[in-house]
Amino acid sequence: MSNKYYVTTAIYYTNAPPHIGHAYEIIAADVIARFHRLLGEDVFFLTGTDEHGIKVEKTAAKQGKSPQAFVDEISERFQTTWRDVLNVDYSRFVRTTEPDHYQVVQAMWNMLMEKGDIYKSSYTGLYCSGCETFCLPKDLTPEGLCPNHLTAPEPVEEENYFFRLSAYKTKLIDYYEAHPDFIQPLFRRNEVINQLDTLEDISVSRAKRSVGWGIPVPQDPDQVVYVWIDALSNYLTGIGWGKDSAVFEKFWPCDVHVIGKDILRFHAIYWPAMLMAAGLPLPETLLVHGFINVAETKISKSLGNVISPQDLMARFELENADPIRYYMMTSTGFGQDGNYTDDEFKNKVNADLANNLGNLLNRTLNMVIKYCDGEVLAVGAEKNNLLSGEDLAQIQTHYEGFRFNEAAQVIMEGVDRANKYVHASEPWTLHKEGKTTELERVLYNTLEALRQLSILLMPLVPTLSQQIWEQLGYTQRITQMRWADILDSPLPAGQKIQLGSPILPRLDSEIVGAGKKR
Ligand code: ME8
Ligand code: MG
Repeated sequence: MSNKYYVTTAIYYTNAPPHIGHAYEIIAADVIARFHRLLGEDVFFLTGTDEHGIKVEKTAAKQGKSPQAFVDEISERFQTTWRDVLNVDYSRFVRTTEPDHYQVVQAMWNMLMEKGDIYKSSYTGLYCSGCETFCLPKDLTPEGLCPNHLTAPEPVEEENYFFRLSAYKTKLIDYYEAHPDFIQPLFRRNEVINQLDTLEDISVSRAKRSVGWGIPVPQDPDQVVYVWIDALSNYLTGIGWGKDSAVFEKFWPCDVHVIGKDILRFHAIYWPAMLMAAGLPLPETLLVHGFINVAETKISKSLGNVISPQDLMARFELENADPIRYYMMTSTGFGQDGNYTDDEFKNKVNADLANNLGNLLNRTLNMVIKYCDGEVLAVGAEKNNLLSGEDLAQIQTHYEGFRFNEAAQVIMEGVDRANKYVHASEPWTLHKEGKTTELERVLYNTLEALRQLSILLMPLVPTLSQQIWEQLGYTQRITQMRWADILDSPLPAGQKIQLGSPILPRLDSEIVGAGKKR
């Protein structure tokens, strides 16, 4: 088995700052990356921003800014939101305005050209600048609007370069058949196969006079490269294609591209065809997620229901983003559309993190202080059965299969069991009756369960896990732990626990800044 893992997110358009829908995707990728690091794999996690195209050009102009100044600001917002707010630990943030990326896109263009897969022709069609794609009349609403953006696409008539996509139809079908796990979840695969029925060549450049903000076509400065050819190539730029062959050879092909359902066509059809034309191996998996809605309504600027991760941090006075991470990854099955409401968020976080896990931690640590002078006692060697090997195997399979809600479910059942065990063993009675050995065993087993749980939860809630870890008395970082440590590295006897302030306070029923009190 190879010891590397390459995971990417889509790169985000820089026409507006990030909202919780974008956050959902990058949190999922971060959970995947952290889980594979826990397995001891060498992980490369790429994200970035998609900065060219007509929409950015228009929005920048409206704000009286140059496109570059405009995208610099928004790209920075994405980077700080991911890193500083959501604790996303990416390896590289790629920007499509970087010189490295220009070279990659132009090299890709030249390869497609040499292959004979690019030709010039004139085109008349309808273009949706929201999707950055040409639309067919059959895909529009009865009113003639783009179904994603509910705006009228613009008629375009131009001399453009075309990519011979239609030539790849059979090869694509063969590839899907030979790789049943390529598109996940499975039901998305049929959607793609249906779209292949009407596979036509695609326009892969735009006239510079209609779209100025883009990467010039090599040898034809009057044309810029179509944004999707530009954007998809980021997955090669990020790991040094044509620049750092050691890194590229190590990490390509990609293990998983995490993407939303709206951009599946580009990743399942255009991207594999481009890679085939360039003679590069194809990615292992496209992991397709659903959309996060707000109170059952599509997130949209015009509806005014956009919520940013920062809004949630402020609204619930959160100290770190783990409640957001936990809620987003566990409230919906991966692949389904998710729904955000303040109440569901609060209830889920309070039930699982504050009540279930938080209680276990606080009551156990308090008893260790009260009854054992804050020390982990030496009854260690015995393995407790609060989390069995079978539980661990199940949790691992769920994480590996991107079923984060099910992984969390099995973990929370472990928390439940530990709480019931404490309750049934009555350490307070054991203390009163002077049954010291038994008392120490119960507390040891519970602390040991907390140690295991903190590692198991780490991909989902890295800050809380680290805090539990410190309260258990560890001084090294929990990120140094590996999967095998869950069973093989029990709490050392004599370790002093470090009770701090409660790390999982209940979210208030009164929501700050929501404008109304409940
Ligand atoms: O499509 N819920 O960029 P983008 C869940 N630049 N995911 C959502 C979402 C929501 N409400 N809204 C958006 C682009 N997303 C291109 C990608 S990749 C080579 C180029 C997801 O900013 C969306 O599905 O419109 C996509 O995966 C990602 O956010 C970026 O969307
Ligand atoms: Mg979009």
